[in-house]
Amino acid sequence: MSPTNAFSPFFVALFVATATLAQTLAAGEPSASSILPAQPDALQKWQEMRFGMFIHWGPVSLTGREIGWSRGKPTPREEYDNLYKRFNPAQFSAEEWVSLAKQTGMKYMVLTSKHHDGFCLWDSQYTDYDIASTPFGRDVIKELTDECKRQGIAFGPYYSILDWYQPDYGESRGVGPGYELDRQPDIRKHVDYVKNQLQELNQKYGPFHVFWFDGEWESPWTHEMGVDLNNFCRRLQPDVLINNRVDKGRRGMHGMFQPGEFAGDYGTPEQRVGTFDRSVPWETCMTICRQWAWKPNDELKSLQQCLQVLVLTAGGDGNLLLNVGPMPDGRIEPRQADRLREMGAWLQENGESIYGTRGGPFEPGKWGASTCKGKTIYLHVLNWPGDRLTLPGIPAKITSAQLLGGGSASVEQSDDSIRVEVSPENRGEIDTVVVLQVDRDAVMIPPVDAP
Ligand code: FHN
Repeated sequence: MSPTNAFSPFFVALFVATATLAQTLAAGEPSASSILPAQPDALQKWQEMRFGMFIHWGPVSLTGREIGWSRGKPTPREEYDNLYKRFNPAQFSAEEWVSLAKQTGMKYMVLTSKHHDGFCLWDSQYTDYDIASTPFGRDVIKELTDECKRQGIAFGPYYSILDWYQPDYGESRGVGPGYELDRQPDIRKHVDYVKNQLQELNQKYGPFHVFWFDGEWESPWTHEMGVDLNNFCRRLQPDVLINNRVDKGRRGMHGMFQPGEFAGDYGTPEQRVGTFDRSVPWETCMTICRQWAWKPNDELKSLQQCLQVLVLTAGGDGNLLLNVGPMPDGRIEPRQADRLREMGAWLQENGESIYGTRGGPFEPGKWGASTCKGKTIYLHVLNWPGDRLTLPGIPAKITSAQLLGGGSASVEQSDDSIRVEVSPENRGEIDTVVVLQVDRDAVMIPPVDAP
């Protein structure tokens, strides 16, 4: 057959390939310029808050097992998906939760409005798998957002893009009960479901300080959908922040990404303190115990561990979103609440060295971390390497040194080193905060490695 024959296999294949390429280019990967950015002052305000409460809660707390992930194994799907019929957290008090966040020194709150299991903690018109269908019946999101507004705590819903209950998401872990699918799952319908619920949340309970997305990593979700959802949320509320899990740029638990290439306003390192980074805003999310949702007798972090995470996060120029898992009766476990109040007592004394600061100029190391604000540097000495701490030199003159709250600290400065001494009896049990006044805006001092 002559290759010139227009219907020859060669030409047919060529035509199909060309048409496919043209279609791909037309549908195309979103360009960086198509991502609607955050408002700079909203980002700065969030960074200055530094510390928030993360809450993972739902009917799964009746089992004491992990939210979402325990559905199917070890909790049979049928059992998991019917827990809501027994969910009656009669001791839930938005006033108690928000007051605890304030006592802890937390400035914002993020609650799992809908986790991977698909259960909605608000009365949604788009599903009956929600709080309105439980014996409890009360709208948790409404009560919590009203209380947050009353007490001046910023609120943002955590919302899982993946949804192992909704039929049109259809990922490998299976769909919810009662959906006799006579068709293939349709991700476009799921995207509509997601957008409808986000619009519903925003209109009923907003404005929010953030849309905290999660569950972006499975295959049905694409970069194109991520950029589209980012822009959808930005149009819903122009000053809202959106984390990087709206799109596909997060590198697993490492949590950081390439802004501009992928949508999202900040990185989300998980269960680890993020690496020092002043160029890309970031927030470490971490559990106060080991499990995100409530687990009886779970291992609770010590006050030292909690404060070290807070200080090293702020010293890295990041925010900390510290998670509690409330119990099935609606209370936050007393021992978790006590730990949070202990953090609050420390912040009462030392909060100026955390709130409204930037990380550095000494980058975090085994010794501790530093934060800065105006012409002040706060050294957070977590581990004294002996009688004195020696740090690298900085291109600024130290004009005075003392302990935060008073008390003496001696500092000797040369071009290449700074030696800090505080008598053992004046050192903090967990953190010794030394306040250095310098002769210039401390954030302009180039960050220096201080292992
Ligand atoms: O799978 C979830 C997990 O259950 C939890 O919600 C964390 C919190 O950031 N996010 C996902 C894991 O990265």
